[in-house]
Amino acid sequence: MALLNILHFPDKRLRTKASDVGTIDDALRQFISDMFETMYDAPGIGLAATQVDFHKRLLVIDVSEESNEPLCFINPVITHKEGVEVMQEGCLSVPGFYEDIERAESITVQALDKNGEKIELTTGGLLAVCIQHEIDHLDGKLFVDYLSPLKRNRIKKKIEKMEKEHAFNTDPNTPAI
Ligand code: QAP
Ligand code: CO
Repeated sequence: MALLNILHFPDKRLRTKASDVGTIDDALRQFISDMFETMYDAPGIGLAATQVDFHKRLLVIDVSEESNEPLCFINPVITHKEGVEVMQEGCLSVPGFYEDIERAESITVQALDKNGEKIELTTGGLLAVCIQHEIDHLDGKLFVDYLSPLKRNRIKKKIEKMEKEHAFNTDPNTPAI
């Protein structure tokens, strides 16, 4: 059990392209459990390994009301996209900012689960948007990249200012004051 440190935009490490997960072993399952703990603690509905400075293709999601439907996708690949939908998105790596983003409305995703079993899921709504958002992280992409450079730069400056002032800090290993 451990809370992981979440990187914040504009940290360069968020731009790393993650490589495929090789073997799925107990050490990886422990890490996945730490990712869930970190996501639920935040609280958030999705977290990609990139956001906690681990550059393997792995993400966790729970979009359920009761936060009791954990989903883990390893080496996820979107094999089909359909329709267009605009939804307000946020991100644990861009704290305090929410913007409307256009994405595919429905997707089919193939991946491995935490036991290495193949999974295929066709879904829409918030789950589909969340999967696309999290896979973007694994490719070093953030939702702010879909905004105008002006908007993105305003967000960057505000986050840098807040971090400098210590107004908030999500590093569980660093005291808040
Ligand atoms: C991605 O984001 C997502 O700014 C997951 O202060 C979000 O869990 C996909 C969060 C919305 C689709 C729609 C953000 C928590 C959590 C914040 C999250 C914050 C505290 C974001
Ligand atoms: Co995010």
